[in-house]
Amino acid sequence: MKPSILVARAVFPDLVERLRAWFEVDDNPEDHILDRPQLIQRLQGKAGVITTGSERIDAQVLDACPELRAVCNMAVGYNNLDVPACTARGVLCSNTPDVLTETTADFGFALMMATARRITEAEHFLRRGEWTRWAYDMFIGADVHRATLAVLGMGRIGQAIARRGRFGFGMQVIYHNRSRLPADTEAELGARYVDKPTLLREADHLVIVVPYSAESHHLIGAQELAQMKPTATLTNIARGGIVDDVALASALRERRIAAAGLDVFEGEPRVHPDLLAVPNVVLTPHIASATVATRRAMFTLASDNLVAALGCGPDAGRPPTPLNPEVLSRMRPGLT
Ligand code: 8YV
Repeated sequence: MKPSILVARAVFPDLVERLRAWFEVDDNPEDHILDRPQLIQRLQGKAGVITTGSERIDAQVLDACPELRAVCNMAVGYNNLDVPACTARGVLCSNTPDVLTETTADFGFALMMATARRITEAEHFLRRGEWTRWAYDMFIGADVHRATLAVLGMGRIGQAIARRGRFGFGMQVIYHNRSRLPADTEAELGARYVDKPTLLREADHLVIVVPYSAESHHLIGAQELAQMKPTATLTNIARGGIVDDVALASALRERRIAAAGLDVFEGEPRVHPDLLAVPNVVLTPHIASATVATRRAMFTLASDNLVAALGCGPDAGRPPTPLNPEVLSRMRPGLT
């Protein structure tokens, strides 16, 4: 008998179809967002699940779904998964690193440029029919080329953004990270490691790419914003909650920083009304990885992890990107 799995959200139907070679697939083509009781109910009798950021898997869900053995997230960030709780119960978790790095870096750079050059603000003005004449200071913004690019979180995506800044735009790259990069990587990127106050003080364009955790909650709040130049921009493509949205909105309103570009929000898909009320912010609905090729690659990688984790396919027992590989030798027993 094939194991049963759940694909929690609507995704490319042809890729879901491929999973039917290995599994009885319960999918969600209508894309209903499953609340916690619905998720628990749909996971009954399921050996695996493909989640996105909208499904939270924690101790309560795991205990209510004793047959669940593998949770494969279609995202590189995995703050929706309680990995220690999964590990304690012998449940394998995986994410989708690498396949989205360049696409997400493209978007981060585009959002930073749109922010610096006030592109959406200018478009809204034009659409409202307010463009009647030229003015020397109309939507005057800040240069990106040769400016100081400050990267907070120098992982794979941070490094890909740094490369774009350095080699495409001649930017000075500074960064802050929990751990310093090896000297040869710093040299290749032309990136200078600085402490957080220096990063904030020197940034012309601050780009945030740190993972969300209890430690990174409100890493950027009123105090940090106060250290930035009034001409600086802030771009967040990481997770909501890393920036204090209320503090950011008041810094933008009072022009204590010039502008912000946000793809992620505290409590998304709701956006704080204070942010909606300020003009100098570019807002996008968490789409940094949204290209056809990358979203397909993310789902394919999540599927490969699930197939292998549940002992199927040519790589049975060897999922490509596990988060807790120590579980592989002691996974929860399957249905007999
Ligand atoms: C996803 C993301 O689209 O990979 C991540 O961490 O934030 C996005 O690429 C989103 O989380 C849906 O799972």
